[in-house]
Amino acid sequence: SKTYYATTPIYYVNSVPHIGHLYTTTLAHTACQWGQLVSGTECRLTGTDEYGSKVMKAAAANKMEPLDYCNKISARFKDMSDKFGIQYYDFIRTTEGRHRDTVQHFWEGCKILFHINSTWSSSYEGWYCTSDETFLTDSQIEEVVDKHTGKTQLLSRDSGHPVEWTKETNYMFSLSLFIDIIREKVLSDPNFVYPAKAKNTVLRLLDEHTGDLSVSRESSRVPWGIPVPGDPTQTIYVWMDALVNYLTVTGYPDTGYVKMWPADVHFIGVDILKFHAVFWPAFLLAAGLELPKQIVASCHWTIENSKMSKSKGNVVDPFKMADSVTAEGFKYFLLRQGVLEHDCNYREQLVYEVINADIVNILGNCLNRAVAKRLNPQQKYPPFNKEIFNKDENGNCRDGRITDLDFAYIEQVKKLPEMANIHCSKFHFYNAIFEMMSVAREANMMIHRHEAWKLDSKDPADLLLLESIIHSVFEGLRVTGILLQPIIPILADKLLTRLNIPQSERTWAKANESF
Ligand code: ME8
Repeated sequence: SKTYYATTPIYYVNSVPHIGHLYTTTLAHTACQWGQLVSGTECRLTGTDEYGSKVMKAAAANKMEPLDYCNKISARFKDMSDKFGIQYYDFIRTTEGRHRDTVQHFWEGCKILFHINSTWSSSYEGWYCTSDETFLTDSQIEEVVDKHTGKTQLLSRDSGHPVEWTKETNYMFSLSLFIDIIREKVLSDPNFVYPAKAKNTVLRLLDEHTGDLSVSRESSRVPWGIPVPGDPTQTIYVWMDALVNYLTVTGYPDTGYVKMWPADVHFIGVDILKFHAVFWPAFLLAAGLELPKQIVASCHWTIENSKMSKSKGNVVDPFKMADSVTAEGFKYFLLRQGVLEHDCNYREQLVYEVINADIVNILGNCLNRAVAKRLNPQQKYPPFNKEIFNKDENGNCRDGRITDLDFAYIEQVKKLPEMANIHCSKFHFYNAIFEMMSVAREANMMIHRHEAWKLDSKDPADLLLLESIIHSVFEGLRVTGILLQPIIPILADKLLTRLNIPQSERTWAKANESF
């Protein structure tokens, strides 16, 4: 049977990781963990993208040999995954031999099928943006006057980085042959590019990309790359090289690759949609391979409404934040605040506010009250006394203190797994978390509403109500705890352990059995 295969981008090693990288990796990881809770699936991948002129320049600026520099920065990305409890099936580095072999094989495949050709354009010229590692069309660049020097500069519209006119002999890829096929795929399969905002961006990009694509660079200009097979004067375009990493990990071209390919989902940021939803499908079609099932593109984290990026130097260090609020607390913040469809502005103060409001005030408070000796002197998981909830012909409960709000809460707990699954299947983790926190909030309200601390456990009627309240609160917390396992596993474990829920009962099936 096929393994569920989810990927993250492989990050450039031109600088150390920041929270944008952590966010995408966390999305992919949480999606896999959620899949594992609900249906037992697991697999994900992360790694680093190490070739190309951008990395070469960063190594030179640090006065290091490219590979030494890559070793150093790649290790930081691996550390980030380890620090944040993100397990990876594989951590690929594009400077590995296995990857070079796969890329060269892939290249040969496209060439044999005449999709890569050196004669179509002996000399390719255009605006090249080193930071984006791509040639740009006229509509993708803009003229901007530098505030300080007063000089006019040409910049990439998307990234704001400078472009330079570059002319060289390259191998060309027959991109234009595939544009209509890809457009048809995007239009006919609503899940292929997700969410809808990203899909619309791709449709626009497809309209812009009418020409063919240069897929090699002169080795004299970009020596730091995988050589074109049989032509040492050229290296393979870093984006073709990078995208093929998703195949390298599957063992392609060994036949066993079909156990993983096609990928179930590529998680990316919208900045690299063009490469994943235009170039990558075209490369795969050219090589006669299946397309990934889904591409999920999230918007960006911004700082003062400007995209957080290594080249702008306005990045937030995830390691520092982990030291301040724990790795898990910070991942919680990212999932709680991050939205696929629009950019999220980062403020450090917000991290503390969100963690305090949700984890400390709502969840922690509710648990502490429910397990406190004062409310629950025998420290037991008391029964739910259904009979006091029975209604007479006038709709009144046997215990008149029970209200519609109590029934609404019970329904909310029963529906929580289904609601959370709907949101998580759409990668809207913030909505799933919102549902979980609102159950914990309502559990707190149930204690409050009935002033549970005033109930007298020696009075039989009070005891039945008190037991039912504690049971209901525990059930809300138990179900929430099970569902939080893919999101904040350490805290979820603490919560479930405090409620005495054995490991074997922390399952999806058990989350669906309440009341
Ligand atoms: O593009 N907010 O690598 P990269 C949210 N090597 N996510 C962000 C972000 C931000 N401010 N900044 C970066 C590359 N990201 C290529 C990928 S894949 C075959 C090759 C995340 O280091 C987001 O996922 O520039 C974005 O797409 C990715 O990091 C870009 O990382």
